[in-house]
Amino acid sequence: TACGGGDAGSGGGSDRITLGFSQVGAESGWRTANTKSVQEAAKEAGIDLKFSDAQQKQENQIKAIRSFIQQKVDAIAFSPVVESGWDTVLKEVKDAGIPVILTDRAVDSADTSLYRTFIGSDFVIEGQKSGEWLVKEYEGESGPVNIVELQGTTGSAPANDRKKGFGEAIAADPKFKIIASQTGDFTRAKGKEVMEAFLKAHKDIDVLFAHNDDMGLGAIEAIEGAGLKPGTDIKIITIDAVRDGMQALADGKINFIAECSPLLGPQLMDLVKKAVKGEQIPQRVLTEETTFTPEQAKTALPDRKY
Ligand code: GYE
Repeated sequence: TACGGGDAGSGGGSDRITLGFSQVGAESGWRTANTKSVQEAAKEAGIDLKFSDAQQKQENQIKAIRSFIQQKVDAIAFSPVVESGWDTVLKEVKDAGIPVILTDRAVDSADTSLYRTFIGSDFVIEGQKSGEWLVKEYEGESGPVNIVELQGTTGSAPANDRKKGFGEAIAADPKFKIIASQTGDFTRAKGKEVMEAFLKAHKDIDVLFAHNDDMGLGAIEAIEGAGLKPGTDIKIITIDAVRDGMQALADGKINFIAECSPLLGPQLMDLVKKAVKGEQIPQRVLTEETTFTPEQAKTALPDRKY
């Protein structure tokens, strides 16, 4: 990539960095915490943030990115709603000489020179940790263990990867059976709706694996509405560990959560500064995360910031 040694900031002689950020939407507690982290970190770092909410639509993100190019921002960061279909617009950004930082979600572009780095979690590992917990939980028990899965947004990196990781972890034992799997678009409302349909179609559900807390929380409403006890009659595994999810875990309605940190803002701003200066940055920046049982949730809850 080209790296001129010139002044950061193209406009008006100011050396403040302008960052265009295209967010996925406001679909979950995770997303709200992520937006807050990015906005606060930009302020803290003295970076001018142009923030755009795509309402879970790729076409809106593409429009936002094109408008950032026109506004001659110094850097563009975005959290791609789905993995594919970015090559054309990313080529346009590259031709404009603007560095791109993928935040939270990956793209499947073969040409990795279209972006400078990707900061976020390893979603495959989150799925694996979820599956490994389940394997331990049913150790020594005979099957079948009937699992329903609430997938995240179709085509998104976290939905693809969490499904993959979970599937790999439970594959070793044929007693684990995924009897239904459908998208709940990472929202509470859809999680509830799809779980209601699962409960109508299947009388013998043992486990729910939801790709995020919010869908799990929606599903809990559906399970209670059907006269069943979440966490007991149906075991529930989710991903994220936002406050509402952690509360349900502490209350025994969720059994296990694999953490996914939304607090990407400070690291993102550091990377933006370096990218704009033309400094070298790693191609991949991984977030550190853990897992929670009900007991661990009780301990962690008082200090949970989101
Ligand atoms: O798990 C979910 C959100 O991309 C990691 O998106 C993120 C996911 C997160 O809607 O709650």
